[in-house]
This record gives sequence, C-alpha cells and structure tokens, in this order.
Amino acid sequence: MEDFSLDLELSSLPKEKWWGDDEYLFQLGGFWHLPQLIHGVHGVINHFQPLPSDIILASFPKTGTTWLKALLYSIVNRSSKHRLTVENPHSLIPILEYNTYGTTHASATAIPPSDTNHSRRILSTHIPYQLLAKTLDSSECRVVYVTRNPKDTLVSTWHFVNKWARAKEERWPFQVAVEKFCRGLIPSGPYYDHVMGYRNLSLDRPKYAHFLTYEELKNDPKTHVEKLAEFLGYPFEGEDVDAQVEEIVNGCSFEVLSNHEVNKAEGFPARRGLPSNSFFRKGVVGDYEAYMSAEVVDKIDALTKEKFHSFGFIYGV
Ligand code: PAP
Repeated sequence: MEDFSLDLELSSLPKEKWWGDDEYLFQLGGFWHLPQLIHGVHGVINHFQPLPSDIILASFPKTGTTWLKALLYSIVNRSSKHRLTVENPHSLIPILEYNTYGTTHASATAIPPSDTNHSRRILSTHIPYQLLAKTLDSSECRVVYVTRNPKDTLVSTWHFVNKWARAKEERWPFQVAVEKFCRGLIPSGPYYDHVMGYRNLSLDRPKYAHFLTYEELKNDPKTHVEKLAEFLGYPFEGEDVDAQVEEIVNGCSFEVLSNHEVNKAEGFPARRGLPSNSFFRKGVVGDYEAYMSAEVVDKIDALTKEKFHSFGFIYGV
C-alpha cells in the first residue's frame, strides 16, 4: 500500500459524526478511527514489521488493556516489575499507532530495541486483526488479545470519553453512546467485528495468538497468569510458583495499581494525551447494571447473541 499524506487520507475516507455536531470518526478497512490516529493506524498497517520475539497486546479500547500491560510487563520482566510502582503501564508499553507511528509522537518515540535488558519487546495496539492480518500472519510474534463483555465495555468507554477535554463543553450522552455502540460507530468499532477477528486468529493459530476475557481473568487471575506465562515462553518454575504468581496478580490488581501515586496523577504525561488516572475507574464486572435500563440490556444482549453465538462464542448471554 502506498504511503499518503494525512490530509489526502482523511479527505478520501468515509466519515460519520459520533458525538455532537463536529466530532467525526473516519472509516479505514471497515473500522472507525479517531482522526488523530488515522495516520498512525495507516503507518502501522504499512510499515510495522514485528520481530519473531515480539509480544503484541491487542485489544478493543476499555476491555482490560492497562491491566494486561501490567501483567505482561511483570511476567516478562520479573526482576524489574517494581517499575510498575512508579510508572504507569502505558508508559512502559507503547501503543503502536499512537506512540510509535502516530503523527505527533512518531519522531519522539521509537520502538524500544529488541534487546533492552535482554527481554522481549512488548507493544500494544487497538488496531483490528482484519487490518493487521498480513502483518501478523507472516510473523512468529505472539499476540495476546483481551476482551470484555460489551455492556461493561460500553459503560467504561462512556465514562472515559466524558473525561476528555471536549466533554467540558458538551458531554457524550449515554443514550447516544448506546446507539453509536450498537451501530459500531465508536473508536476502533465495530466492537463485535474486532473481537471476532482476534478470536478467529486464536483458533487458527493457537501457538501464536492467545485470547482471554476480562471476566475470566477477574474470576481466576492466578490460573490465567500462569497460562499467559506459558504461552509467552516464561513459565513459572521452582518450589514457590504459587507465591510468584500471587505476587504478580496482587501487584497488578486494580486495588494496588490504582493506588500508586503515579496512577493517581491528573496531569498529562508528555507521551500521552490523557491523565494517568483516567485508566483506572472502578475495575469491576457488571457495572453496566448501574447505568442500563432493562430495555438497553435486552438490545445489547440481542446484538451479542446475533454477532457472537453463530460463531460459537457464547459470552455471558
Ligand atoms: P484503554 O484501552 O484506554 O487502555 P483499558 O485499560 O482497556 O483502557 O480499560 C480501562 C478499564 O480497565 C477501566 O474499567 P472501568 O471503567 O469499568 O472501571 C479500568 O478501571 C479497568 N482497569 C484498569 N486497570 C485495571 C486492573 N488492574 N484490574 C482490573 N481492571 C482494571
């Protein structure tokens, strides 16, 4: 694919309003993107070449990215996992389309070299598998995908968006968020296609792609951390495996992580456009019940059945 300028790219793409009168999302490859990320998304699709040793955390926004960043970092860098007490997980693991190939940040942040501390690179992305198939299918890199039930994902997205500077002028109403989510018209949407893309990858190439849900991780974090470590080639060994796993699970728990000063910060770190504390809100399963009427629950559950069940993914409904 040829490399083209941001202006040309934006003007040639379908766009739709998702919030108020002037906030648009742009469609690339069947998915919706924020205008400020299009250049980065395009750069990753066209130029990113993973190393066989790379670990790529893929996720739809608000489904557990921050948590998985902390866990993957701790599993791979066991002796330096204490860095999570002083650095936000997003500062330790770059987002490819934002920190590495994004317009504003591309020159400031390079992909970390492969041999930093002799450990493997961990990189993250919200780009759907459908747009990265060529990149990922030709590589032996390992992909970890986390997903979360659609109702909590939507509620978390709604809260997060309403923390953006623009929301001070005009909030994103909940009923609009529900309507846009169901149409797939939210950043990185459609959610359902995003999830199914990576789920199919994990079924097709289980050695290279690991799929897990926020809910199963909450329910039994120790088992899933052990599975993750094995998948990545960093199994826990020794007589104190239980204690090692428990230390990582605790160190990455919402309660512990969200209480570090660095993660309470309301300032805007140079490499991120959002305050550190915006990635930690409540961290529970089922919070949607406080926000959704029975009618909205039925609407989303019906959509979930339609989109997931026919592919054998029975996900809580
Ligand atoms: P991102 O895609 O923008 O990086 P992401 O980390 O995927 O966001 O999602 C944030 C959600 O994960 C928040 O959920 P909530 O709004 O329902 O509370 C956040 O609180 C939650 N979260 C962050 N860290 C953890 C953690 N360590 N354990 C469990 N949930 C967490």
